[in-house]
Amino acid sequence: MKTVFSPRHLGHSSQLELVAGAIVPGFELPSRPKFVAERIQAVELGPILEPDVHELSTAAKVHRQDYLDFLPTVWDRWTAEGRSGTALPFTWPTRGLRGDVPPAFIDGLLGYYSFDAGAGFVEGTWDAIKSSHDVALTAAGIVQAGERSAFALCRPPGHHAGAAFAGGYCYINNAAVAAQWLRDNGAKRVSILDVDYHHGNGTQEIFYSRADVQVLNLHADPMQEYPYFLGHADERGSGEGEGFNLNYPMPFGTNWAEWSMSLEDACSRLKAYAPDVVVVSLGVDTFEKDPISKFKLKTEDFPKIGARIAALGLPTLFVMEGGYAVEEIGVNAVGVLAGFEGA
Ligand code: 6XA
Ligand code: ZN
Repeated sequence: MKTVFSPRHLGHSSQLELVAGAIVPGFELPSRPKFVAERIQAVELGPILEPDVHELSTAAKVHRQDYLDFLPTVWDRWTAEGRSGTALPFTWPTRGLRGDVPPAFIDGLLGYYSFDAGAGFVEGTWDAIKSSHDVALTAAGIVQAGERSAFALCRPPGHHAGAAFAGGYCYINNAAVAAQWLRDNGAKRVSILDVDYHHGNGTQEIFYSRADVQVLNLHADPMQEYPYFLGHADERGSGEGEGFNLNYPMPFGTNWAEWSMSLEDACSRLKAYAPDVVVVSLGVDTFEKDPISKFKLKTEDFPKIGARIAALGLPTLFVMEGGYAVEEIGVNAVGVLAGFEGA
């Protein structure tokens, strides 16, 4: 399996986040993909390629143009106010406030274009976002060209990013852009299978009223876990998209025996949809030792995820999302890919 990866993510570093009452270094560290890349080399999964540069025209089909125009300007707007550190929002247009008028000042704009304070900007953030987008599209091209699978080692991740908002370490929704590109390049139907611990609220929002992209999400119950305000089982799509969004919320402490039952159901629903290609939002923060998560998957379980996806017998694009126990992220993410290859 070929991996696509860009060193340009490295400029997105030292970004701060608000955790349990303290401003701390973010969990979404630049070392994360390094551990994955090292493991890919150690098990000889396949070559690691640099991405081609892609235009944002496909991204503009799943994101709003004004949001895409805003992202590259954040750091310059922030520093123009004499600021450094991490550009973060702190005011949001919630119920009773106007969410239809983008303010002019940077603090207002950051709130307007986000749903939390979990996607900060430093000087290198836009370049990292763009490289991650390029990684996803380059890997999608490998699958579209006929290979059975490819791995987009994206950083930053994407599944929390919606049509016009960042959040949860995510800015451009890499999996959604890849799915759209696959639709535009021959695939009639695409399934996105999100196995990250957190609900992929951005992916759900983007495709919620569409029947050409099925979205299946396995995740911690939003009654207990971030992102809290989406991901319930009764969210099944709207209009033409009715029935094409499927959520599998699970409680804290979920282990392989329980989690794999959701995977089994999702795979049978996916099979029935008969997509031309599958995009897997691959988060490995379901791991028992993940520092921000509360599921109980073990290292030996990850290859079984890959094997089950391989049994679908469909071209498959893996897109990296979350996973934070930095050493084990390599073993577990590559475990899924090796499990896919082995099956
Ligand atoms: C709240 C936790 C962000 C979760 C990021 C993630 N700051 N998403 O792993 O999949
Ligand atoms: Zn996650």
